[in-house]
Amino acid sequence: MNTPLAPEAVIATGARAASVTRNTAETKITVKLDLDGTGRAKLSTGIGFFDHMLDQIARHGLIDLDIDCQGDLHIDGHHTVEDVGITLGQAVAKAVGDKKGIRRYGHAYVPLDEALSRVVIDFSGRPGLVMDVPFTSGMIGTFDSQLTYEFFQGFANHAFVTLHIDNLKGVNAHHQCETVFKAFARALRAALELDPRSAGVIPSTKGSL
Ligand SMILES: [Mn+2]
Repeated sequence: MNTPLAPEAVIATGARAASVTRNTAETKITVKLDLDGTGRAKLSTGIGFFDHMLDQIARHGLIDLDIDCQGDLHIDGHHTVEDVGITLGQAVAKAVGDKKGIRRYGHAYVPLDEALSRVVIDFSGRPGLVMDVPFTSGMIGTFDSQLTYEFFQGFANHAFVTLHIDNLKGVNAHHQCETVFKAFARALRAALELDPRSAGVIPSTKGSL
């Protein structure tokens, strides 16, 4: 059951919603999300292109997402991007709970003009990232493309998911990165979807994930 959200703010209110605040000497972050949302987002990380990528997760994952990060951008974007990945992972893990009734696996291929990426996710309980994305440019706006790996590493470690990310084609780095985030969003949505045929069941022969 989704509660309508106030237009000026995305507030996590649903059954599969969570809020996590993580403060260190490097970053101060609050993530609020609702996995059963409509894709509304309120994003403020101080890195424009990174906000654009997080918006893809909300929009294509149908997740309501409110992320505020005050990071040490006077150094560079590393701590900001990595720590948002960590905090988002923590919030997803909290919202998904015991994983009863979820589909568990999700995958997606997403193109954008010449670029094509594939993301496969498993809510396995075992953190792991295998990523092959040959970025054609170091910087995308003020976003260092190398930080894409740090974001997904932080996410995988704290959401306890196995994540395989491959960019299969691509010339433009903005397109490469955007297809990765869109495919991640679609894979995430598929894995987190409740399967009416296995309502209340934890999708593992072990009985836990
Ligand atoms: Mn774009």
